[in-house]
Amino acid sequence: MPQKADKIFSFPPSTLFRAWSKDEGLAQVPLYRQALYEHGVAKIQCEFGGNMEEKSELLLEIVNALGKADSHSATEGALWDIKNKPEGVISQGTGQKAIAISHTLDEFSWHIDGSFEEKPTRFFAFHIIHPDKQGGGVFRLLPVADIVNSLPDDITEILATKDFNIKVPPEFFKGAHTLRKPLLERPANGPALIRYRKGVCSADEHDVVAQKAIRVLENLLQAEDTGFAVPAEHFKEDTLLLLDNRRFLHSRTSIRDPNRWLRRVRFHADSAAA
Ligand SMILES: O=C(O)CCC(=O)C(=O)O
Ligand SMILES: [Fe+2]
Repeated sequence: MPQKADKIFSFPPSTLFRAWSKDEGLAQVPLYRQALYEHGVAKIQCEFGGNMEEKSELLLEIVNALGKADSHSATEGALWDIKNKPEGVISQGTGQKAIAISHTLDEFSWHIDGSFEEKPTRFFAFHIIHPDKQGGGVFRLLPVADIVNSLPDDITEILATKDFNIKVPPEFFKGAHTLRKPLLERPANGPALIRYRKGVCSADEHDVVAQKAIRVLENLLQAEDTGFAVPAEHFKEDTLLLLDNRRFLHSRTSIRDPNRWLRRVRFHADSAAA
C-alpha cells in the first residue's frame, strides 16, 4: 500500500490508453511510441475479454512493432514471469539453479533492468496478470532527471565519465561475468540515462573518487521519500505497461499476495533516437 506520505506517480493524460479489441490495441502503436519517447511511459488497459495469453500476445506484438524483444539469459526467452518461483532457473554461467529477486516475494530496491548487460534495453513492458491484492508489491518509479537535479555536479560528472565494475548475476548470464561501464549517460539531445542496481554496480576498491560518487548516489536512493508509487488504479489486471528502462529507476516493495504475477518483456528501440 502506498504510505501516507508517499508521492504518487502521475501519468500524463497522453500516456493512458484503452484497447477494446486486440486490433485496436495494435492500431494505437504510433501513439504508444509518442508517449514512450515524450514521457517514458504508456499504459494500455485491455478492455476485451479473452484469456491472459491473448493479452501477453498483444504485448509481444506491440513490443515487436515498437522495437525488438530481447532474451533474458542464455536459457530464458523474451517473456519472463515475475512471480514466486522457488525452483528458479538454470544458469549457463554456473550450470546451477539460480533464483532471481523477481522469483521471490522480496523487496527489489532501485534498479534498471539488465543493468549488467553490455547494452541494457532502452525499454521494458509488463503484462499485469495478477496485482498484489494485499497491499504489497507496490511498483515505484524514480525519474533520472530528479536524481541528476539532486546530485552535486561533480558527482554526476564522475558517474558519467568513470568506468564502474558491473557484475552479471548468474541467472542472467549470457557469456560474460563482468564488465566496466559508466553509470550515467548524458546525451546532447535527450534525457539523462542511468545504469544501476545495488550489488551489481560498484566502484574500484582503490578509487576513492568513484567510491565517494557511488556512495552519494546510494545515500540519495536510500532516502525514504525518494520516487513515486504507481497507484493500484494503474497497476491492475489486464494492464500493459510500457516503460523507458533508462530514464527511470524502478523498485517494488515486498510482496504480500503470493499470487501476484507480472509478465515482462525487455526490448530495444528500433530508432536511432533512442
Ligand atoms: O515486481 C515488480 O513490480 C518489479 C520487479 C522488477 O523490477 C524486476 O524483476 O526486475
Ligand atoms: Fe526490474
